[in-house]
Amino acid sequence: MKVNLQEDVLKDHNLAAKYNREIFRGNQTLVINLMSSPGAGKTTLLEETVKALAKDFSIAVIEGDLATDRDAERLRALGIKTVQINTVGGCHLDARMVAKTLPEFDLDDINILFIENIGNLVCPSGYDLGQHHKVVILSVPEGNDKIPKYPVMFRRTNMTIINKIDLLPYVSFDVEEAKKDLEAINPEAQFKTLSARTGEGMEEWINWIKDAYSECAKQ
Ligand SMILES: Nc1nc2c(ncn2[C@@H]2O[C@H](COP(=O)(O)OP(=O)(O)OP(=O)(O)O)[C@@H](O)[C@H]2O)c(=O)[nH]1
Ligand SMILES: [Mg+2]
Repeated sequence: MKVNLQEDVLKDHNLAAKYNREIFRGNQTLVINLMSSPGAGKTTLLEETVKALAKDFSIAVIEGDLATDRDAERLRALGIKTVQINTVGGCHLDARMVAKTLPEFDLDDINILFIENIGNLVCPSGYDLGQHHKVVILSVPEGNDKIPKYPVMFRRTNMTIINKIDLLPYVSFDVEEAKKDLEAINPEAQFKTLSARTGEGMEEWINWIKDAYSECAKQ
């Protein structure tokens, strides 16, 4: 008998994602899965997002990293309940890892849960964590050829954020070309430009999260 291991493993992941989704829905917790290559600015954007939202929303974070709890410490310093997952070499989070952390949160009291995935533009795209939204961050020093070169990530996410736009004068990155590339790969995807450092464009991102939370709370 031939066993299709990949199919079985994925089925298990899909079950775990379904389990997570039901828990998030039951608690009306909006869940956003943040992905990018290493250093594009996931944690910095999270820090600034939390500062903007914490007075109106109860927020929690799951941090994914191969090693250390450095990113978790950055969020904890802002008073945010944060659980660190160390994958010890694994290049993405999966729904089972996320499910294991859920008993550590009082989800009933959490409005928004952010999941910072492992810094990697390839592996995390294939894994459903049970989130409401998958957001990918591309930072301008990486170059705008990354959208056509890593199409799977940009096809499977419903929002692309171009971060570090404060660096546009110093690097060669064409925002309009990036937008066109994204439209060709994923016409439904939203596109936002911002700088987590200067705050430019942050308001639109924050408003988008607020709208997403209202949608989630209605269901
Ligand atoms: N100039 C500029 N630098 C930024 C911006 N956002 C983040 N950075 C810097 O980029 C570097 C990496 O930021 P992080 O937020 O740690 O990136 P990350 O995606 O969380 O990295 P990993 O978790 O290691 O994958 C840090 O030095 C940040 O200060 C930005 O908008 N502009
Ligand atoms: Mg980080």
